[in-house]
Amino acid sequence: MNNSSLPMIFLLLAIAGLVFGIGVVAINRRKARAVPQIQRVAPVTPVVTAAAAAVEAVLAAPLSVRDRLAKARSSFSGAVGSVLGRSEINDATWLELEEALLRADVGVRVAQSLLGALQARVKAKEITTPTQLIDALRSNMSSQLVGTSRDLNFKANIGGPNIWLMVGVNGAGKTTSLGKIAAQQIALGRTVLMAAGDTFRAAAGEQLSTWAERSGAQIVRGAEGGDPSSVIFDGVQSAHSRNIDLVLADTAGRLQSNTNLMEELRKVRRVAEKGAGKVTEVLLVIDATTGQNGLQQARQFTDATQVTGVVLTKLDGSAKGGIVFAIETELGIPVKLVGLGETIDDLVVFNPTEFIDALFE
Ligand SMILES: Nc1nc2c(ncn2[C@@H]2O[C@H](COP(=O)(O)OP(=O)(O)O)[C@@H](O)[C@H]2O)c(=O)[nH]1
Ligand SMILES: [Mg+2]
Repeated sequence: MNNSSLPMIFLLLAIAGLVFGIGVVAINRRKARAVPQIQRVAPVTPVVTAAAAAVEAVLAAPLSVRDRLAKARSSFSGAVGSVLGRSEINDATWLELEEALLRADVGVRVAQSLLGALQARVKAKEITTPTQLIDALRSNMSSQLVGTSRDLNFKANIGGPNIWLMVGVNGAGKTTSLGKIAAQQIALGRTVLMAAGDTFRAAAGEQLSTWAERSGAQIVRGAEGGDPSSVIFDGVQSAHSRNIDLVLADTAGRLQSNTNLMEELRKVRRVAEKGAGKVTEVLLVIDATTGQNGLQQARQFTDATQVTGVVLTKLDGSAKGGIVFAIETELGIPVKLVGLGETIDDLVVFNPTEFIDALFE
């Protein structure tokens, strides 16, 4: 070691000392910062209480749409899983997809048009893997449903109440859906009067009264066996004189093969508009578990009453929600609301994206 290297050693020692000093300060700072964090955690929630609260929260949370569509989902997503499980697209792939679509009740025509389009793209080598195939099916199904307006028609300043007619076969869910719609419209700030146009069964008026009480709507009832048209007419007059915004008119539904029912509904519609109100919505209520029969019903009711929207009920218990595609593509009527259970909150605006996601996942 010579004299000239001494200053260099001092310099290195000084730098090392400086680095060490900075390190110590930084560590101390970090410790100092950590302390308040630890203090903030207290008081500690007992583990048992926290777990019980979590269970309670899960029980209290309403079932998601996805959960309620469990039946439709398990049926469809099983086939999707099986198609994805293969390394290639082959005859079994097409069979399985066709079966799944028909089981979901999209109808033969819709199934053929969906699969025909995909087969052409596979042939053209645009689609080569099962994953691409399923993605394409999903997006084609989506594009058939998205973009349709599902708003309920309400017109302001028409010189009288808006009238919404509920039509459909017996047991489809007309009265229940009417009650749920009343609650929703009242929550939107509208005043609602129910007209008990199902005069065939005494119990029908009772059932509607219960829904009126539950939702806070007014109600007009007629005598049992009375003329449904005049009950609805009276309801409209009464709503008009009380400045009520919306009349929800219930009707009776016998078998669709009963031609008298269609004639009667034609009359109901005509008479309902004889006073100050306007029919701005005719909602055909279809039970999702009845499948393709629903399509036949829709045709007849549309002929008689100019249906403006479909309420698809009992989708919670059905594996056949695919009827949505047949109704919208073949008849051009939008599915506006879907029923997912029996209570007042179980009627929701139909959301195609959510529906298709539930089918595929
Ligand atoms: N699970 C389920 N049941 C429903 C739904 N909508 C209606 N219901 C039930 O279907 C039955 C018939 O309904 P109702 O409104 O009386 O049918 P209506 O004859 O068309 O008026 C009742 O027991 C309802 O509670 C729904 O979306 N899901
Ligand atoms: Mg009823």
